[in-house]
Amino acid sequence: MFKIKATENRARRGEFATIHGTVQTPVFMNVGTLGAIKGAVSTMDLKEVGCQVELSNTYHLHLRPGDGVVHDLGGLHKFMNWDRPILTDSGGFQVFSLAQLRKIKEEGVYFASHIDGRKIFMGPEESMQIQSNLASTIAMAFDECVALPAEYGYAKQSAERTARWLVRCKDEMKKLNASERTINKKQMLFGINQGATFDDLRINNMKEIAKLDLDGYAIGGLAVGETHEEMYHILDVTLPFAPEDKPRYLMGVGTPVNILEAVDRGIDFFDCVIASRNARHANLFTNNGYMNLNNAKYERDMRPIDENCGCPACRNYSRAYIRHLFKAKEMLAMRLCVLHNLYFYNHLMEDIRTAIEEGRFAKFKEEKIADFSKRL
Ligand code: PRF
Ligand code: ZN
Repeated sequence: MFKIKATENRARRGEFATIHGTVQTPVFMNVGTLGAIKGAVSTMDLKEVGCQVELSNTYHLHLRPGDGVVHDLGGLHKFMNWDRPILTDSGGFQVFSLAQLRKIKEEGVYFASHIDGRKIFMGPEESMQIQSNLASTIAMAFDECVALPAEYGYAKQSAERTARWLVRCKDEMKKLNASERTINKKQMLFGINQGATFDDLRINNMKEIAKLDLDGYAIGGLAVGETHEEMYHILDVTLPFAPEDKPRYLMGVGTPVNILEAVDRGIDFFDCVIASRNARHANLFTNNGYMNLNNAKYERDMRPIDENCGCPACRNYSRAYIRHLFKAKEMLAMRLCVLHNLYFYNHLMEDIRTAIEEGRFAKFKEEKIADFSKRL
């Protein structure tokens, strides 16, 4: 159940109720592909940095440790010791970005594992079965994310196939949720809009999938090489055809500026590896701009990363110390920086929610974009 509590122009402040608790939106989901956030960050840490939803991947967990194992151990929540919502991505995107020797057919995708070359088949039914075994809160539909720039004919064919796959996902999930062996019988399904950078393909696809009355709607196939302006344009033309009363998720996006622009266009859910990945390379997001802690100018800087940040790294350690940890290749360096960036993202979302509630999001957005565009 999605309840919109406040709006400001197209921006929405909502609450999404799930069996694992209510999600306050707009929300940033913290990416833990293999059931762990990279950088030695535990699920206990995730609570401390304000994470509401953890995101894991069907493709990775199917290969290792195997979704059958996770099912037999009681599902991903129990396995990871995480009691808040989990969203699993369907494998669609990862099969296309990681696997080798892919062959796409109407029935699904044949590919070789990026770990050991093992031959695997995944179609809509298999993806739903794996996600049901993982027992995530929200399952994503199995889709094809077309590489950009895409040829019109191929993008059309692919978006239409993804829409047919979505109907099969919905049917399979209905069966699975009714099965005795299923751990989460209330698993939700989000459909994914595709259509590359073509307005008509995006709009037709959204109109089609909106009829299916799903729990939420994602925009896939963006942030894969197009310009930011093209991405915002696709949101502008496509979102008017997404159901108003369902959450909208922009997959794999993005920078703090991208998030502000997408919230302004009506997006409610986000996820992106850059928060944690950049942190592992000493690239930090702060309220005063972007910084790289490897820079020599921080050698004797005893200030925290961000004076206005309440994260465990900023409350306890200096730039100089964390920089030293990076130089010495101590694992603690990455861990502290990942905690900082995740805290930064999760609290940015909280500030966005408050700004929408108080009807001052437009001003907030402009100020934040100016701040975030600086380099420290
Ligand atoms: N499809 C799926 N997962 C995704 C994407 C997609 O298109 C993207 C694109 N940015 C990120 N993650 N299933
Ligand atoms: Zn911090």
